[in-house]
Amino acid sequence: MVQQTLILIKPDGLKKSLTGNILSRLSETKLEIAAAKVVKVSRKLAEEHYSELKDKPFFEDLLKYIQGEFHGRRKVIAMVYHGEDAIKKVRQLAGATNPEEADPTSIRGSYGRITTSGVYENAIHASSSEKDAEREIKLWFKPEEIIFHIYPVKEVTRHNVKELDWE
Ligand code: DAT
Ligand code: MG
Repeated sequence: MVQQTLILIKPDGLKKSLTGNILSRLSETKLEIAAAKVVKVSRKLAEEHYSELKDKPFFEDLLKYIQGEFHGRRKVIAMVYHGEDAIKKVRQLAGATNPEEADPTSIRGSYGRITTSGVYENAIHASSSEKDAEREIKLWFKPEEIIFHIYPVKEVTRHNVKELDWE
């Protein structure tokens, strides 16, 4: 099944100069990059991205982490990967959520850590289901930023400028 998945290289991955290594590992999947950009993560975007975890005790730290507050740089690299079984392939390569439990050959197993205050610094985000992938991709990207449109789009007129938006 052709799928798309949202991948984020999180602030610890950027701080540790892991972008090249992570992209090399991702290229093992033979999936295609359908979109990529550097994003300054607002609190609103962080809250929406992690909305399902809002009742967890670690939610506030998670927001700080993804906004780069623990790594002195307010940015992440956001990408959409496209291809056969993209979600499962990237999740497998990323490894388990808890970096101490992740397979040591996975990205999180290789590069992640749990800080003494309990933050899971696991270097990468990868969508975990088709439903999550669609929600996350639409949250992080505009249709025109993505090469392949697997979700329907519509044309809208804003301030007399025509552009695509999610239907
Ligand atoms: P995943 O990122 O593998 O999809 P998730 O969606 O359950 O995992 O959680 C999102 C992020 O929240 C995860 O990457 C790290 C953090 N997190 C999850 N469980 C945690 C915990 N028990 N303690 C601290 N951080 C946690
Ligand atoms: Mg998740």
